[in-house]
Amino acid sequence: MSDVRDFLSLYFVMGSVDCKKDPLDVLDEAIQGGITIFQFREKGKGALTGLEKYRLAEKLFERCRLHHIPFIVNDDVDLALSLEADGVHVGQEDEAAKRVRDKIGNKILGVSVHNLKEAQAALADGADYLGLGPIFPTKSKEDAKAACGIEMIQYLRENKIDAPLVAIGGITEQTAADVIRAGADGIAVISEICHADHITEKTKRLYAHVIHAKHQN
Ligand code: 3NM
Repeated sequence: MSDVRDFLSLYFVMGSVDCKKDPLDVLDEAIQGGITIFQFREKGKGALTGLEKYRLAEKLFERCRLHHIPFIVNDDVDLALSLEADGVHVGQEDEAAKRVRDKIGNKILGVSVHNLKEAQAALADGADYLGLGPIFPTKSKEDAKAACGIEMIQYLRENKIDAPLVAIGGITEQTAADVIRAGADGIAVISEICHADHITEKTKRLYAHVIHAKHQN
């Protein structure tokens, strides 16, 4: 697989709870718009569990595979392994990154971080990329920490964190370019895509903002 950094430009994160319509349609439209990687994050009030969660993951994975979009599973190593997904993403409160690395071999490992110390630890534990957030306030994560602002992206870059890094939390079409200019390799979004009236068009615009800003860096 090529450098993870190449896939991070437009990272779509979603579970059934985030969708106002069939998650398969949401994903299809986002794929048409140009997402570059997908994370199945079935979390929050009303989230599917057990077989229902597995079945949805299987269908979403199939869609991603058809379009060569890497499929990452949030915080469920067993699900990722049984589907043979491309990777796993864990937060600070989830299973320890080092243990996950041991279980998943050379699959992609992403770790959510909120500051320099967590970023250094995640990389020492074997993370392939960092998810830094929340950059702005978000309504999509119940236990989200305080927003760190784009300054935290710059701070990590100034402190030798050169690893692939995707920014998350409250990122919109209006702020996408600023986030990239601050040093992120990509943006990760839930609501900006899930809640858009026209998902494909919204996704295309987000992608264009990211790519344009990347070329300026
Ligand atoms: N993780 P939206 S913020 C899943 O800070 C997630 O680690 C975060 O959703 C973190 O794009 C977040 O709707 C929610 O703000 C992102």
